[in-house]
Amino acid sequence: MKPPSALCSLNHAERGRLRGVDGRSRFGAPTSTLLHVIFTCPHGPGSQSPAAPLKGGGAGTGPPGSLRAGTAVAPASCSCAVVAMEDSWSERFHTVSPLLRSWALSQMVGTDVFLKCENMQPMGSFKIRGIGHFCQEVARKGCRHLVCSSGGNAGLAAAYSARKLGLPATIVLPEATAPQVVRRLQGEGAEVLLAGKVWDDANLQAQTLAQRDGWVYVSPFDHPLIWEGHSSLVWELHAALGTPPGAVVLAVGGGGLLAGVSAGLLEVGWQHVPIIAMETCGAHCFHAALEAGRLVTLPDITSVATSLGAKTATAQALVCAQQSTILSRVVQDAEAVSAVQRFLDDERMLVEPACGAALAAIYSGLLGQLQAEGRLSPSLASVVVIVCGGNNIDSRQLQSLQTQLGQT
Ligand code: PLV
Repeated sequence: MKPPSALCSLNHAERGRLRGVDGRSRFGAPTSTLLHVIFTCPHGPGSQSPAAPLKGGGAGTGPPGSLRAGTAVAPASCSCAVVAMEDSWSERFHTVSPLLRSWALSQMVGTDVFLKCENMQPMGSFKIRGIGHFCQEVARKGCRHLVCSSGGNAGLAAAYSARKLGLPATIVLPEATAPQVVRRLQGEGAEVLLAGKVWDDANLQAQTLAQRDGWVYVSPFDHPLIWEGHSSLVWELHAALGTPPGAVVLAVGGGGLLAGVSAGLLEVGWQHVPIIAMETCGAHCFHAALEAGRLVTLPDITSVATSLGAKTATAQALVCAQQSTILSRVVQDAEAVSAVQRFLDDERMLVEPACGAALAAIYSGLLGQLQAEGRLSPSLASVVVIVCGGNNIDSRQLQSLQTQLGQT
């Protein structure tokens, strides 16, 4: 191999792949920092480095952000070049999560159902994608203290990111937050404050604290960098599946995951793929907004799916409704919790009720209903369920939820 040379072997398309619309990578790093090494390739035009194969769901076929971490690709236009990519924050905080075919759910739906296992992310939910990205960006810009309001999972992602970045973090949560979540946050070195009944109360407190000098407010769902980080999930689906699924099922709280997935679908050219947006009754601010045609603030959060418990969705969620096909459905808490139990039995994974809301699209037969109503194709290529994960659950909590909901 020759020593590093210039970047001139990249053609326009490859440069575009590495660059966002503003000339920076989609994850914010200037393009130049993405490329450290170009060296001669022994494998011919368009070949892939044996050290970093691109096919089969590897990060390399994804967006610029996922090309980091040493992925190598030979530009098709260049007769013998391998480009190894690294960047100043190649230590992306999230992982490429597994995409597993569920036999049980596929049987139920009558087509392949794939689970995008975000429960296997560091800190147990998809939140690390967007929050990790956001925190890295603000750290780069001189943030000295992160303060995040959360129903649990965003806070855990922020605390984890803060520790990795060497920044102090304060996480503000509702008073009823589960003790295991508080302990885990403290284990990450974060200061934990409990304030108010629901997330909106805790959020007010976090926003007040964020006025301190050098402190930066981390929203759990409402920032373009968060949506950008979440969109990496769709690029991974694109790399792994190759062909578009018939539908993507996800849970909606404040709408950050929805915004990221909708943006990602647009980016990969899958904007026609319907998103089935699931909420629980009592935490259904997005469904209410769609019905009203404007943002709606719920009077209270009454669902047990507390991490879906934002009283008002992000305005971006309504923008998504314009750019994507969104089928919004609301399930009862009992259906979400029953889905948690059935998923545990089927897949041996314990997820929280917020995630149960998404799983209920299948366990409660909603997918079939949407097909019968003609809103979804009767012959779906495949279905992807985003197993968003969550920490607000353990075996005892599941039992007590079932008792509370009359399921035992
Ligand atoms: N939970 C946020 C907001 O809570 C949090 O701080 O934990 N599934 C899981 C497991 C989640 O934790 C969340 C958000 C969602 C789904 C919904 O994501 P969103 O808010 O981006 O729509 C109040």
